[in-house]
Amino acid sequence: MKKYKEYTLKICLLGDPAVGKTSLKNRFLGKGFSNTYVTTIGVDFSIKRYLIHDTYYITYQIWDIAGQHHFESLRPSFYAGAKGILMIFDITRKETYQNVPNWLQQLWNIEGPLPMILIGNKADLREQGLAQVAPEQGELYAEMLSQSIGTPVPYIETSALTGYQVNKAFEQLALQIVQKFS
Ligand code: G3D
Ligand code: MG
Repeated sequence: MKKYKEYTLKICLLGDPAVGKTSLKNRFLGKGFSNTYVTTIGVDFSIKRYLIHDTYYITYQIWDIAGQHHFESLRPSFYAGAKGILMIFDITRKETYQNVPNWLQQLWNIEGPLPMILIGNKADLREQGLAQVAPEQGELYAEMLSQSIGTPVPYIETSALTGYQVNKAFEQLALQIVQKFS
């Protein structure tokens, strides 16, 4: 019987309201996922098991801020024990890109730098001329982040609507984390 390398990883979805955190999570989970709403801290918690490269069996614990809950006092419990983050902005709203440093500063104050992926979501809207952030801007910022935290930060554009690169983003994050462990 094949022996997989098993990891259980708590990951957090960060980013401004309406960037697509919940949509990306739901797209990745597909059908038949378990979903627990942790009312006390206003987060949504889901689990998915996922095999990468026929080698790593990842149990993702995906933490998402529920609704428009953005109380700073809840953040430490949201971040506690996280192994990595998906830092998401919406390519059609520049302010969500400009706000990324605020999210990261807050996380780093509590947990320190964690492996991360920078995500420009709603890539499907680029074709319609609605993008306000160019791919190069995402890449440049990811490169700056890699230098400040000392580990690679991939920039990935996704669409929760079409599914474009959604699995890839979750996979890449797990691989970043696993590489840090080994
Ligand atoms: P949040 O969890 O970050 O707050 P949501 O964001 O997942 O609730 O998404 C906010 C809105 O953006 C939703 O629209 C959702 O359908 C839309 N959205 C999310 N991802 C994408 C995407 O990749 N492409 C497009 N075109 N839309 C997306 P509504 O209208 O339901 O508020
Ligand atoms: Mg949401």
